[in-house]
Amino acid sequence: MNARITPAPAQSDLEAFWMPFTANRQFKANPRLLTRAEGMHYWTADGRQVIDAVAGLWCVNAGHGRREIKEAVARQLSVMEYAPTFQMGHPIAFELANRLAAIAPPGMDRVFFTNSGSESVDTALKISIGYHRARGAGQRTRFIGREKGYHGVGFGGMSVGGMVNNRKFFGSSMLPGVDHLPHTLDISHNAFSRGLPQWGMHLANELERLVALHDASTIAAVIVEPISGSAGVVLPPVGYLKRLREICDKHDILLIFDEVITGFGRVGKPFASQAFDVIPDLMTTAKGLSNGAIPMGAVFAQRKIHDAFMQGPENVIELFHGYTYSAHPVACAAALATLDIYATEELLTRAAALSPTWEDAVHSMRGLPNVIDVRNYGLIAAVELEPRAGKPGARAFDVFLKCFERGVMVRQTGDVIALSPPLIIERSHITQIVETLSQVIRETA
Ligand code: PXG
Repeated sequence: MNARITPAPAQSDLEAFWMPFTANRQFKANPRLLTRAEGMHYWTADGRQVIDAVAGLWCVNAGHGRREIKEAVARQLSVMEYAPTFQMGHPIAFELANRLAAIAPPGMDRVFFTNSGSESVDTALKISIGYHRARGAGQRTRFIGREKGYHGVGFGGMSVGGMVNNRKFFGSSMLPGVDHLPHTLDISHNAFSRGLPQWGMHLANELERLVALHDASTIAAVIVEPISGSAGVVLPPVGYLKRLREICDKHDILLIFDEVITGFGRVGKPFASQAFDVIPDLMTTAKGLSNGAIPMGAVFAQRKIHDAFMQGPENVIELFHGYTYSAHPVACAAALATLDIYATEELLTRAAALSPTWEDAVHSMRGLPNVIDVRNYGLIAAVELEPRAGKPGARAFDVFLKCFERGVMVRQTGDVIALSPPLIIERSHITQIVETLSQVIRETA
């Protein structure tokens, strides 16, 4: 097996790849290279085994190296590597859409395919505008996002997002007509909540204030992550999402849930909207859809949204939008195999069963030096550290590095360590992850 692994590049060969969301010079001076993956683990270029506590980047929900996915991809490549889906089709695209509709929240049985979370977000924003236009409300073009929101890196997603570093360089090029709700992270009220925090539902009422300011007739959609991941795991206070839904309904504003991270079992149901019993109008997904094996995203739409476009002459394209690789056959094959694994191994609900164990394990880190919050839901957790004076993020970065050296890959964002392991995780893995992280936090001044 090792014979097929590409050898690690020499230091001088690292320059050409301009790495995404990476401190390139720092990384290249001291690279961390992964060369093999199986189950819960990666192996590094120097042959060390590292447990994956973040499912790659929140995407490898069924664990690494799944034989069924490899075989499905190989089979599809040998039968037909590519086929267009503009004015053409191929069977497994339809099969996949049907399979997804069957696990989707009620009514969300129309599926538009993309290649990433960012594309899913831009697609959902465009569908929102198109929907209102098709109903004679073309003036509804405004979007409401949320502070700390992450919706990918397209100009649309960046504009509705609320991550300062992702926005500030591109400030003058943001979409016009976007406003933001306040975020819901407040550890002065909610530190060490187990599951959803009790305090903060009233923050949803800020939407009424924005509606009063801009007038509902100008607003197309509100977009939020049910649980934000990238900003360091921000949970919705109890009742918050329901309140957003009520206000959107009252004003005929669409509600978009960005489920790129929360989708496909991360929170103990196929989608967070089912876990929280709040059904959006549009739902953006990617990542776990194809277990990260082949890039793919999907936007789920309520049938009424889709049907609003289906009017006028039948020879006219209803939505002028799509990607060369929308419903790429190889990605469809990977996604179908992934859905089979999810079904056979009951992975889309496994997080619910494991979550009490997970919750107890991660909350055992309360009381460790510099730990100012632990938050969790489903198979997600975050440990927030007190920042070092004048050096935001430095302490958590040191923790990330030391964990990696000791065989545990976590994700660092600001002063937060985020955990989102593959859904196949066993109790012994949870113990290993939490013991290593605890030890490293104890040792990191
Ligand atoms: N929406 C959400 C909610 C996401 O989390 C995207 C959109 C964009 O997806 P693509 O496939 O275009 O990257 C994401 C991506 C992290 C991390 O460290 C999170 C993401 C990507 C990379 C890192 O938390 N989420």
